[in-house]
Amino acid sequence: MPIIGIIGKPNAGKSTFFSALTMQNVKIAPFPFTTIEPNKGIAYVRVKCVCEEFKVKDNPRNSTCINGTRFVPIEVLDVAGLVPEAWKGRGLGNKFLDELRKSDALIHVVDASGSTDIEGRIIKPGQHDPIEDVKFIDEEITMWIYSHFQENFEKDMKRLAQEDESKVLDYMERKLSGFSITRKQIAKVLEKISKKPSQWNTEDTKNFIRMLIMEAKPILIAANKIDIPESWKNLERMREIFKDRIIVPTSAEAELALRKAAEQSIIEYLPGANDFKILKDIDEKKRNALNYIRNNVLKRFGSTGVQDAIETCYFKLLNYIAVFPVEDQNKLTDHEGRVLPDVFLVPNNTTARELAYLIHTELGDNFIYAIDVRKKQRIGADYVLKHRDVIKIVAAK
Ligand SMILES: Nc1nc2c(ncn2[C@@H]2O[C@H](COP(=O)(O)OP(=O)(O)OP(=O)(O)O)[C@@H](O)[C@H]2O)c(=O)[nH]1
Ligand SMILES: [Mg+2]
Repeated sequence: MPIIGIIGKPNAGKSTFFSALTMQNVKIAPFPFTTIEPNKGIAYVRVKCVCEEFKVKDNPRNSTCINGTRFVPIEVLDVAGLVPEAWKGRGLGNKFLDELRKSDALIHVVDASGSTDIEGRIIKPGQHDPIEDVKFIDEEITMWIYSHFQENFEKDMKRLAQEDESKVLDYMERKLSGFSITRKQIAKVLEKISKKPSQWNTEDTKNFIRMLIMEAKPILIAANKIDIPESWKNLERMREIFKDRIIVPTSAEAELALRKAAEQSIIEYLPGANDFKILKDIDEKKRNALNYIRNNVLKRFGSTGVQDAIETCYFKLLNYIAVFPVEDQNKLTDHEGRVLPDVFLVPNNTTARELAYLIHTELGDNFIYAIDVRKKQRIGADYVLKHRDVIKIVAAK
């Protein structure tokens, strides 16, 4: 299962973001380096359940279903803040970066309000330009991987130039395996570059790493602290400058406040919703705070963006889809009679047989055919699964 890492400079709101997603109590404070040791937790992505379409009452096992929406668990990681030249070890940056090795996608939490300087110290809103933060964090991630990759690279490439191309791929795979970058991802990027690796100069190699990051550790930008009005113009500017990037406006603080209020039954609120309902008599201060969130975040942006960010990361950047495996295609149950028990999150080009392997090795080995339960059609091993497919796998006993 992919891991999503939450990165950014100190004091940008990473832990607030993490806590809102996972409801784990972690240290949050208005000064840099509040987090030192990484926080690991479970967040949930929403998938429109198929229970209503099939008119069944489901009985989920690996997820929960609330009013026809499945909440499917995924893994997230909150790490310490990064400062410029982190990759060289500044502010323990190399240690903090190394904690991101296992992550498959990154959410860069940017303080869009400009109320913290480049190292996370508090200043007046609007005094710092968040564009600089996007640029420097991109550079840190690039240099972190590049600095490992370039060791002996030129020399080794000269040696491998005489050999066949698969040797180059072997070499790169070995060098990058520690960053959870796969051979397939490397090959895909190499295909796009006409110049031979043995002829690359420093800039070519850095460009290769930049392309590889887009492929293997894509970065979503969360324009955070959107509840602060100074963020609004900055968001427009960020969208203007980083046209080809995915930018999601977020208020981690608002999402955390809403989820906490819902937990205490003060309000009715589902993660990612565009509004909430007040359930209890509350004092004026609380009411004002909630109204502020309603008027300046929810009405303006459609949600707090936190849930949207994690889902965009999963379904757009990583291109995952959700499928519902069942054992009985008529009752939509597993062998214990649970209706629509599981949702599997899989890469978008996963085949029926690959799904079988994900469920159980034996099921993959003994695969005969599968059934598209919605269409009541037989499908073969190479059938490419689609989002929200309901699939039964038939295997030899
Ligand atoms: N207004 C506003 N403040 C926020 C938001 N998110 C976080 N904050 C505040 O920003 C400060 C820093 O939040 P943290 O979550 O600790 O930031 P961090 O990025 O984890 O910081 P380090 O662990 O020090 O790197 C806290 O005072 C939060 O309450 C937001 O969306 N809006
Ligand atoms: Mg933190």
